[in-house]
Amino acid sequence: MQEPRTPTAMITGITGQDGSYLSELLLDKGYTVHGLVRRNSSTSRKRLEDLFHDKTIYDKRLFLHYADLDDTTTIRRILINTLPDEIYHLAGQSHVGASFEIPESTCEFTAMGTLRLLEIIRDLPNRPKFLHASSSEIFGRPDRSPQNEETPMRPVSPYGVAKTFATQMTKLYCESFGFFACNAICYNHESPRRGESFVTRKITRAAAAISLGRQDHLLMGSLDARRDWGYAPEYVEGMWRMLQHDQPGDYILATGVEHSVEDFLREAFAVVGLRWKNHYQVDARYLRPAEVCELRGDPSKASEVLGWKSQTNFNEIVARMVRSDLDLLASQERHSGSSRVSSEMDPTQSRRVTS
Ligand code: NDP
Ligand code: GDR
Repeated sequence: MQEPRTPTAMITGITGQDGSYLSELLLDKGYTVHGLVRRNSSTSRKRLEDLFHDKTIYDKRLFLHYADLDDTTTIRRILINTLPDEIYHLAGQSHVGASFEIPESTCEFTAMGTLRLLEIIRDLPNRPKFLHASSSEIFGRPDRSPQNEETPMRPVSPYGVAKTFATQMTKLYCESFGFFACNAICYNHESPRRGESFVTRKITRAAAAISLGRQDHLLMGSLDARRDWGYAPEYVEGMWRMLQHDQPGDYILATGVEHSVEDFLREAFAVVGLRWKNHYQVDARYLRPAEVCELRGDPSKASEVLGWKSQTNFNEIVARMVRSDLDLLASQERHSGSSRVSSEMDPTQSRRVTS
């Protein structure tokens, strides 16, 4: 008798913050997980390291495949060979500030990359369920707060425009071609694995480094911006729940509570017993040509239909991130001796600094 096939998922963007948490969640649930990774000069995939060390998982239920989002032939071959039941499309240029510097590649990967994937799926012998990681940035400067699934899209950044295109295409393939395709309209979600150029991680990393005497000050952009910040592991669970429902649909994943960047700074520095005002400087290079101001999501539909709710509150998220950065710096110190931390470590920096 043939062994029953374990559920199989494909994750694009598996090396990112969400991809790593989603891999862990799906592997825990017994899935076989395939991930698309783009080739670069380093084989280090820090966020997946714990999974690589577990030999019962790596080589048996976790498989990585090289493909950039513009590599249609390779992605098609991988999907034909793996025939996943579910595709979680998380890959893309995810930095809003950087998208003003690199609008063309942002659209190429985030907008066109999604369309290419949908077109490949259209030709597959099986029709996997498809989830697109959409964003609150599609609302731009909304005329109402909180926003819900019916709020008009008015993006104000190249990133937001690209996500709007991808979101609408996902809807179109669902409505016109009968795909089981969903948009997870995610508000900001953070964790110790957050990329270092996003404001939360930049702040927690700096608070930790300054408290240990390894950084002098923090250069910041707008402190007035307000965001609805949640905890990343909970958001990937929301994504999974969306694909387990019997009907496809779009859902807001958010906490419904907003805070300012200044609130985040205050809280993070308080965790290490410092006053934030003594350690930061505003630097115009970190301001954006256009800023979204009031993004707060209404997660009622996700709560009523999927039973999903964010659990971890703002203060707890900040505290976890600061503590994790303190541990990270301490372990780096043990391994390589003390070294100063630069406040300008953003790999996307070009003429204007966008971290
Ligand atoms: P990250 O920036 O941490 O991860 C992005 C992932 O996409 C990485 O694995 C990256 O690979 C991959 N990637 C980028 N460009 C390409 C490409 N050209 N080809 C193949 N892979 C590529 O993002 P998050 O995990 O935070 O977010 C996941 C998704 O959710 C993103 O699409 C983001 O825009 C969206 N989103 C995130 C929110 C958040 O608050 N985190 C909120 C709303 C939406 P590599 O490791 O090589 O860089
Ligand atoms: P965002 O997150 O643009 O909301 O996109 P980010 O953390 O980059 O910025 C949040 C707010 O902080 C302000 N800010 C700064 N931002 C950065 N990065 N660096 C700074 O020094 C700084 N100073 C102030 C920004 O101007 C902004 O107002 C995130 C990403 O995860 C997207 O992929 C996702 O779609 C949205 O969240 C929802």
